[in-house]
Amino acid sequence: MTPTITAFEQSPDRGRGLARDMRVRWALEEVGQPYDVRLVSFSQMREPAHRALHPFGQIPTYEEGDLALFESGAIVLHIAERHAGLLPDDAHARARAITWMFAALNTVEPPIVELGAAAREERDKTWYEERRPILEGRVHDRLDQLSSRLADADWLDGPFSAGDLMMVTVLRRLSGAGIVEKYPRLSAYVARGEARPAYKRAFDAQLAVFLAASTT
Ligand code: GTB
Repeated sequence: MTPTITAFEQSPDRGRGLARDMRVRWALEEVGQPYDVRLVSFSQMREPAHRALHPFGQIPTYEEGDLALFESGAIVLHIAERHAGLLPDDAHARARAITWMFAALNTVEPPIVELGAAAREERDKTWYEERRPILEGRVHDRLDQLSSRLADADWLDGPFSAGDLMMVTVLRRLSGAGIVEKYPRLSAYVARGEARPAYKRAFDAQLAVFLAASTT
């Protein structure tokens, strides 16, 4: 059965692959699962029909038959568990790959999101310039630690996994901030992710949505 995901009708990232449908698209491309996309506007995301799928009125969602999921991490895990290619067969290696998914979402993404939110929403506050280095410091702490752990490996734990997919998408949230560039190992890691054919297909698909919306 072909799953349907939701994505922004007009993504505020202007098609740079930063919205969280990107990680779901990428996972589906990695495992070779075709999918449909239902585009939603910001007002549609607030409506009861969408709220029934996503209690917080966000994207992405995932529908497959009578299964409806929200939360990009849960969706990617669902895809990875049902198809070969994103999680190792060995039970311990599989558990470690899932650990990296959680680390990306629970440990690395929060300070990155907080930094972005402050830049968007608090820039005009008197205390912003004082707070910004604190937030940046928290991001640097995580990137220092992640870079040390990655060292000269291609991926976080053996072959590419859903853990890497998630971590690369999380690090990409810093695009344009000039932060990941200070970590050559992490920059190369992100570039390796972006070079994967499945990543490129996912990126092109979400960019096509933005380009189509901008010409209408
Ligand atoms: N924890 C949830 C998950 O992982 O699925 C978070 C989902 C989420 O934050 N969705 C965002 C959303 O629907 C889109 S991805 N926001 C609308 C709302 O809450 O009203 C976040 C996002 C948005 C825009 C950019 N950007 O412009 O660069 C990047 C990321």
